[in-house]
Amino acid sequence: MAGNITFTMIKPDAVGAGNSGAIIKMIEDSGFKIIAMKYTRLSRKRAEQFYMVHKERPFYNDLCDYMSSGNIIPMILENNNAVEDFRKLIGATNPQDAAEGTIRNLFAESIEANAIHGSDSDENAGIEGSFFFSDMERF
Ligand code: IDP
Ligand code: MG
Repeated sequence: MAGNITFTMIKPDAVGAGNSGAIIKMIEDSGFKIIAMKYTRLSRKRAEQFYMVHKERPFYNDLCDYMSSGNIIPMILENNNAVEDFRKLIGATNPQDAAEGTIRNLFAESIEANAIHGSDSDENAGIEGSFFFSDMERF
């Protein structure tokens, strides 16, 4: 059965552009409940750790620079079928491919600076949530 928890973070481009309020409103209006949230910034080292699964990809270094370049808003969200439905709400990785009305379609600047992260599995939602929230076990 699909879990009811996912992890997201609003990325530096969207926080820097002043779009976090609009994005949080879309998330809440879509039925997701925010059960943990903070406003923080990743060090270069922490960005490298978070994206370790992509370390062999050609964009890894730039991605780590970018993700540590400004403030982010990580959150844990609750909803039925949370992981899959949230990925639908954010849209495709490349904003040029993101469906109309999705968060990336509306707010992403580029394939790298694409406004928001969404976990791709229940397992990764747990791993990524624990990366930012030490009390993840209670969710
Ligand atoms: P996802 O965020 O849609 O799950 P992933 O393939 O897991 O996409 O990639 C993680 C992040 O790495 C993306 O959200 C984006 O910021 C960045 N990224 C992915 N592909 C590229 C690329 O081809 N060029 C530059 N950055 C990329
Ligand atoms: Mg991914």
